[in-house]
Amino acid sequence: MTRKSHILAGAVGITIVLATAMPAAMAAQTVIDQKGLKFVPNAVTINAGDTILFTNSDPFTHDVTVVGANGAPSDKGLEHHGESKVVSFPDKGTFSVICTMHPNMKATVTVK
Ligand SMILES: [Cu+2]
Repeated sequence: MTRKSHILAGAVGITIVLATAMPAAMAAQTVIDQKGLKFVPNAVTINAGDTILFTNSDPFTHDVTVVGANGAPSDKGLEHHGESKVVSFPDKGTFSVICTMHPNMKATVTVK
């Protein structure tokens, strides 16, 4: 191998590493807490592919259910005090997040 081909091989290797690392680096995570029988904050805007980390600071159990524009609920399960749950939002649209145990708890997630 000549010196020139060594340099070329190194450059190709770096390109591949960057290309595979980028999607994960670009996805962001937003935190929504469940506190005082409310989602805090109760409205967020994220990018498609981002995730939301739901936490529960209340001393009792909540639920995380995501309702899409078509009205179909997707129950992400119960969340006991101190637990957290990561929910990904791969599709664009406006989603409602509700707690089925406390009907007044509602948040809006706009995915652009
Ligand atoms: Cu609740």
